[in-house]
Amino acid sequence: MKRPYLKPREPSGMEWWTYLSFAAVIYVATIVSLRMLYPEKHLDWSIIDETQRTFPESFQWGVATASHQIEGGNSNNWTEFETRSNIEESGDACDHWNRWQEDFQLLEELGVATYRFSLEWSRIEPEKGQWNAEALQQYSDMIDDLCRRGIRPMITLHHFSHPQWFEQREGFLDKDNIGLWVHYCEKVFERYCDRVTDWCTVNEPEVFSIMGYFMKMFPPGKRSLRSTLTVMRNVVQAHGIVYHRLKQHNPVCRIGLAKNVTLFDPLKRWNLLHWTTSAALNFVWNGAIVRALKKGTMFGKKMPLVRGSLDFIGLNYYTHVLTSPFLPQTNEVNFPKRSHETMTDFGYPMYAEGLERAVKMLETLEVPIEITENGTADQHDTLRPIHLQRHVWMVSELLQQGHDIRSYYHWSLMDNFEWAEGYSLRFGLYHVDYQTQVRTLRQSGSIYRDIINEASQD
Ligand code: GCO
Repeated sequence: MKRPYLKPREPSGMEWWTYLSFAAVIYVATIVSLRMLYPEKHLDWSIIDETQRTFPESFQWGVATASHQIEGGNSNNWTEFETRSNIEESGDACDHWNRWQEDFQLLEELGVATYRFSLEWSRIEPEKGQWNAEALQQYSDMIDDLCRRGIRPMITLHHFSHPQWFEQREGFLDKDNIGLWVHYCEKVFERYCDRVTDWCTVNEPEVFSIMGYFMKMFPPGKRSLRSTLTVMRNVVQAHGIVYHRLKQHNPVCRIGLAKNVTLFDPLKRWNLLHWTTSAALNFVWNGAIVRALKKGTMFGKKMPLVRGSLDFIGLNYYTHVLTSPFLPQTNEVNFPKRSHETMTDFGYPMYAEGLERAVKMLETLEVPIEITENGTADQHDTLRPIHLQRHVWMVSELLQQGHDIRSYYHWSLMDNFEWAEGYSLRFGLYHVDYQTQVRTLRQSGSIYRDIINEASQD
């Protein structure tokens, strides 16, 4: 008996081409829609006058630093990591712990209205439950001094460094440790919240978890996707808990976190694989945290305390990364750039235009934006002047478009310990001679001083 239905039909050459053409049309349509939906804006800077800018009187100009990067003489998770990995040791850093008064004089010379800095937990609580009265007093004196100078302090409670005893218990990898950090936060908040209204709970949860638990560049120097996601979730959860606790103590204070927004753009805008990589990276780096703050869920777990736990959102903006499936696995970073872009000393391009997308991403959180970091590594100060002017111009444009940006903090006041890159990268408005600890204002520093001055006369 004939069973014709068992015999597979041979596709004709014609049908094969039909399928292929159909796939090609879908591919092209997808790429065209992606390119239209997600444009990568580049301005012709040769026709822009960056000095044409206006700012509202209430706009706050500042600079930012972090304890481990400037204080010197620390003993924490970083110092432990520095001794066992192949990176420079932080050592005396800028010796800021002893020279803070001189450094605050520099703030005054720049004319900033606000200063973002972090408290070093390992100084304040060197052993679990032991509080260092002298360190607490010195930070208190520093706050008083800033207030006397008319400079508003903004404190960061966790900027990548924490005590070694906390690390030995696996830090934020173990959610049972969150309470230890919350307790510390309450202690310092109670002590300083009468004089400090602006608080950043954590700095860059995504950088902290991805660099430390996936890229091996930050302590503890591990590579595990699972741990990375756990730490990110625990840090964001910890932020949510701290937000509510601190608000109970003092509802007037403004509390937020500093989010690093790195834009991931496909290297080849016709390559779907590049688009897929950039979408995946954008989700892990940016989307997951923004979503957690908006909806109270992260990687499938409910975190109701996190939802809406912000009075402002801090934006740390530096660059965009052009992605392909071949991602760097080490800190030998030299990312690709568009042909017209200028490379910074860090190995990523200057891309001031991206500030617009970064602001639009964070304003979905429906709270004011504070630009808590922006700047560039530039040893010879040849790029920083234009880098600064372009970014400040972008801020002015965004303000005119009606975006709610309240402040701009330049990273950084002075050259300092740039984490895995050690002292090789110089981010300062002031140059630091690490042998003599002499600080010298760079040209970009005086440009910033003029920008502040001119804005306050508008
Ligand atoms: C970070 C930090 C700063 C850096 C700065 C320059 O983004 O890693 O918040 O501590 O020093 O961003 O890279």
